[in-house]
Amino acid sequence: MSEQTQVAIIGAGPAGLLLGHLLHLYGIDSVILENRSEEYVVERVRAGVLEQHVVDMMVATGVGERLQREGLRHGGVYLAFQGKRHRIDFEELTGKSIWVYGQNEVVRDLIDARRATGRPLRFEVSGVLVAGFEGDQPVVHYIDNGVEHELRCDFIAGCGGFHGICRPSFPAGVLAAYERVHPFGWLGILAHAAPSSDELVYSLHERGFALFSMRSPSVTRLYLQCDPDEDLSNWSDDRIWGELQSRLATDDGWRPNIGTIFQKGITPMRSFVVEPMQCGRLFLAGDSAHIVPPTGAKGLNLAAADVRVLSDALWRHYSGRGDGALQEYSETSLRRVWKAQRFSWWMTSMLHLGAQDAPFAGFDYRRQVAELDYVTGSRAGMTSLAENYVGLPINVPLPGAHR
Ligand code: RFL
Ligand code: PHB
Repeated sequence: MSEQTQVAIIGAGPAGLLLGHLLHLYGIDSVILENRSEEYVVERVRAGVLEQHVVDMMVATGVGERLQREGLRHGGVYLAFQGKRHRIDFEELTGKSIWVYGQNEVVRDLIDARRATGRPLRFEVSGVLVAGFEGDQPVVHYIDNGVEHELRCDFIAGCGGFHGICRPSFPAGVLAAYERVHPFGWLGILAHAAPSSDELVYSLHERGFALFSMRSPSVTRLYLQCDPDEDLSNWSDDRIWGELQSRLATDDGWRPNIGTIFQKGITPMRSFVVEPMQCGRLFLAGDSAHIVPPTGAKGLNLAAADVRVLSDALWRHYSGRGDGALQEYSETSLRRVWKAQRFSWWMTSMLHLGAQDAPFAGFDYRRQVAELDYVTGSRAGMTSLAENYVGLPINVPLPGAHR
């Protein structure tokens, strides 16, 4: 079957769905293709922290109603080390805050918004192939319900995540990849337990990193540093709670509340960027072009920033304002991406025990404690962390704000 659209979007994660939403508001037609089921996409447990500009964008574009009602606004975070918690006051230092609202909730809200537009969003498609993007006639081939489709389009947006097909479809020699694989992973859990702190706690401990986060007033989200190839079956609930309590408890008696664990997973940690993020009429956005370790809570926020830049550039193209912004898409996005890489790498290296630091609490641990001591004791140090964590400024207009 042959069909046509303006922008073919591969992937219905946060990047693809948000791009489809912004394009709709600009009056630009798109088809979103996703190879997994809707349930899988909505239920996948991932990020939890939204930068202020992402929240503002969701509210300003009409998909922030539930986020404003159910999201948890946080004015700061704690850094814990040597038994003490130190608060970094984002609101006082930057005038901005962050919001805790699960990625799966963002995805659910964007799917609902897409449905309301009546524009195509196809789950469980297979055999997705992209071609023709180096010339004027890009095309996407895919199979839906056993029927082969040929989708002709003006542009292709590769929003298929790290394992998507668009990055590998670039011709040989175009892309340069920059990568760092970290020698640890995160074991993450969700538990039915009321959060015992109003704000996140990032902790460096002699036994390794741990993070206290949350999803709602009755659900705690917790992570602990582990080996990247750790076997989850070695981690009974008791062992997980024991380790979390030792790594997070502080001298003032604070510790996470214990509850029933209802989700567990292990995530390897990777820093990865490809340059450029475009080839002809194919544009990469989100995890398909870059991965950050989750310590800085940047992945989802970067995906949102990419598609904001891309949607504005596409609007400029279709409204006769030229292709300058499209040609500069990669350069514009990469400037922000590398700053987020730097910040995520810095947070990660400050808070995790390195494999080379055995026996634990050697040279690097002492250096890291000194760094945390400096950062939490200096207004300049705290401000630098705060302005990166809440999100660096983004000067790209949203639909409706153009003259
Ligand atoms: P996604 O979410 O991976 O979505 C890509 C979608 O494309 C589909 N797909 C295809 N569809 C059609 N055809 C194909 N051939 C396809 N191949 C793949 C996939 O099924 C999928 O639905 O990428 P996107 O949209 O770029 O979004 C990126 C974010 O998901 C990611 O950066 C964040 O989750 C990272 N992250 C965090 N980011 C934050 O901003 N704040 C956080 O607090 C945060 N915490 C985290 C995180 C990621 C984590 N994990 C599990 C990696 C915590 C964790 C534990
Ligand atoms: C989360 O709540 O899932 C979360 C919070 C902060 C991070 C990473 C993940 O840095």
